[in-house]
Amino acid sequence: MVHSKYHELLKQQEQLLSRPNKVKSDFYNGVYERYEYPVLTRHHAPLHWRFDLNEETNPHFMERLGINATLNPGAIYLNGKYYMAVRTEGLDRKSFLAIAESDTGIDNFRFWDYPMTWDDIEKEETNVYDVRLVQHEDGWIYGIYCSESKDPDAPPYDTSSAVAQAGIIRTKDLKKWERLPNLKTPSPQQRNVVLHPEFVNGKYMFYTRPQDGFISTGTGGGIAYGFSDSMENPEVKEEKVIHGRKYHTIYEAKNGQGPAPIKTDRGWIHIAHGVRNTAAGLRYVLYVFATSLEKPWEVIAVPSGHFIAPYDDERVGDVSNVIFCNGAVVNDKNEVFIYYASSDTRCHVATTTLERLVDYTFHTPEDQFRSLPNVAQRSELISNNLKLLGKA
Ligand code: M1P
Repeated sequence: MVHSKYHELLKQQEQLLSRPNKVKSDFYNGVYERYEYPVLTRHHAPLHWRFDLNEETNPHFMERLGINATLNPGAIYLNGKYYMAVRTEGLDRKSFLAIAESDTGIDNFRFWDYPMTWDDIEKEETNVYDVRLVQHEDGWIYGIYCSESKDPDAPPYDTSSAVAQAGIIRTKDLKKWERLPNLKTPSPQQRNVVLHPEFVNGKYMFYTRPQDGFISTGTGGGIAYGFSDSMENPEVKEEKVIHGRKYHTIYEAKNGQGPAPIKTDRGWIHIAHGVRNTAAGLRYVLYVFATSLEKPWEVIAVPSGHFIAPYDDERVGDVSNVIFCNGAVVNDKNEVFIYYASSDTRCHVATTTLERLVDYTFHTPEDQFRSLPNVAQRSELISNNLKLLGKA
C-alpha cells in the first residue's frame, strides 16, 4: 500500500514542477534575460527517488536516499525538446547524471524515471559529474564528463587526494549509453574536457584543461586543444593552450571551457568559466570568447569582463560565489538557452539569441589589461555619448 503522505507531497511538488517561469524584471543588460526561478532544484527530484513509498516498510514515510543538489547540467535540444543531463548529488556526496526534459526550455523540467547509467568499466571511478553533451557530426551524441577516482599514489593518511579524468559515454537516444575508455592526454589531471561538434581535418578535436593537481591547475595553463583519431581509443598526444590564465583577469586562477562551442557565421562562440581568488575564496564567473570557423583553436574575439556572474541569491549555496556552465543549446528559431548552476546548488537558465550573442562577442571592447587604458576605453564611450546627448 502506498503511504498517504506520498500523495500529499506529490501534489505540493506538482505545483513547483508546473510553475511557469518568467523573465526577471529587475535585471537588464540587453545581452540576455535572467529568469525569476531556478529551472531545477533538489526539490524537483522525483519523490520515488528519495522515499520508500511502501507504508509497510516505511511507516514514518522517511526520506531514505535524499538529494542534496542539482547542478552543472549538460544540455541538448532534440526534436523540439530541451534536455538537461543534470549533475544530481545525493546526500552521500556522490553525483550521478539524470535527464530532465522540458517543452519550453525555461520551465516545467521533469526528471525521467531513472538516472543515467552505463557499463561500469572503470572500477576505480568514484564520482561522475559535469557532463558536456555534444551532437557530433559522426552521428553519435557524446557525453564527456569528469571521472574522479582516489589518487592511487596518495599516502594512506591522505583521504582527500583525487585524480580527475575525462570519461566518455555515447548514445543515440539519451536512454541507452555506451561507456568508452577515458580520454588519454599528456596531463596528469583533466577537468572541463569538451568534444568539438565537427571533425577537424578528419579528426576528433577536444578542448582540454590540463592541470597538475585535482584542485590546483599548477602549471596547467588554461583552455587547450588536441586531436584524437578515434573515440573508441581516444587519445590526445599533444595539448596546446588556446586561451590561457592571465594576471589580473577574471580567469587568473583557472580557465575552463564550458559547453561545446556554438557555431555562428562569424566564428565559434565559446562560453567558458574563469576563476579568481579572493579573501572570501574562489569566485567563478562565465565569460565568452570566439574562435575561427576554419581553425577553432585560433581566438578571434574576447569581450572584456564577465558574461554571467553570481547575482543576488545565486551567490549563496554549498560552494558560494560560483557560476558554472556546461550546457547551452540553440533552438530552431536561433534562440539560445544557457543553462548554468549557481553556487554548486541549483540550475538556472539565461536566454538570448544568436544575433545578440554575436553582437556581444564581436562588439564588446576587449580588456586592455591595465586600469588607465581601460579608463581611456570607457572615456571614449562617455565622450561619444555626451556628444550624442548634446552635452559635450
Ligand atoms: O566548485 C566550483 C566548481 O569546481 C570545479 O570546477 P573547476 O575544475 O573549473 O575548478 C568542479 O568541481 C565543478 O563541478 C564545480 O562547480
